[in-house]
Amino acid sequence: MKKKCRFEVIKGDITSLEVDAIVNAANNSLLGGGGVDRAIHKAAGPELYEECLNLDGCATGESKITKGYRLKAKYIIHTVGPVWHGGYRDETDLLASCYQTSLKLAYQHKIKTIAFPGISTGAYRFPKDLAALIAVNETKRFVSKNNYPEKVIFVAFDQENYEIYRKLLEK
Ligand code: AR6
Repeated sequence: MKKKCRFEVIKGDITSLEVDAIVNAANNSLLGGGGVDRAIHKAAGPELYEECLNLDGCATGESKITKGYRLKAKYIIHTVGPVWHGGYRDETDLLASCYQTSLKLAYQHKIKTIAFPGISTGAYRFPKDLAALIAVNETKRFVSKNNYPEKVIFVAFDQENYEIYRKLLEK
């Protein structure tokens, strides 16, 4: 498969996508919150919360997988991004780890298509440019070495993020 068609950026709501897995920007409890986390729990239904109760939370930079329930996506990969504190608390490494651990789960579950929101770029205040650069670099590195996932979709919720990803993927 050509490298070029393994990445895409779209603007919209990640919960509506027909992909094998969507990634959730969760918190350490994995029991829901605001932003994309709230939207995913609402769309997937209460069965998701029930499954998350048994996961015993998740460390920052790590990821855990659940079923997608009422979503079109078969799986949800929950990853916990770092809160931005100015860059002095390993935030860039922790965000890179979110992408690495999510992609590893995708590989283990033979997930063909995966969609990522901009992890940490909302309530956790990570600078959008830097977050997108990490997202694109980590996924490109992983995909170049592995057959799964076959396709990575970056989902921008706003025009600013859309333009940032579009420019990075053009390079
Ligand atoms: N589809 C795609 N992207 C979205 C959607 C959506 N439906 N809704 C928001 N975004 P955030 P974080 C974008 O705050 O910064 C939660 O309360 C949004 O524009 O959801 O990682 C958790 O429980 C932004 O670019 O996640 C945690 O407590 C990106 O998704 C905390 O927020 C992430 O914004 C995690 O903060």
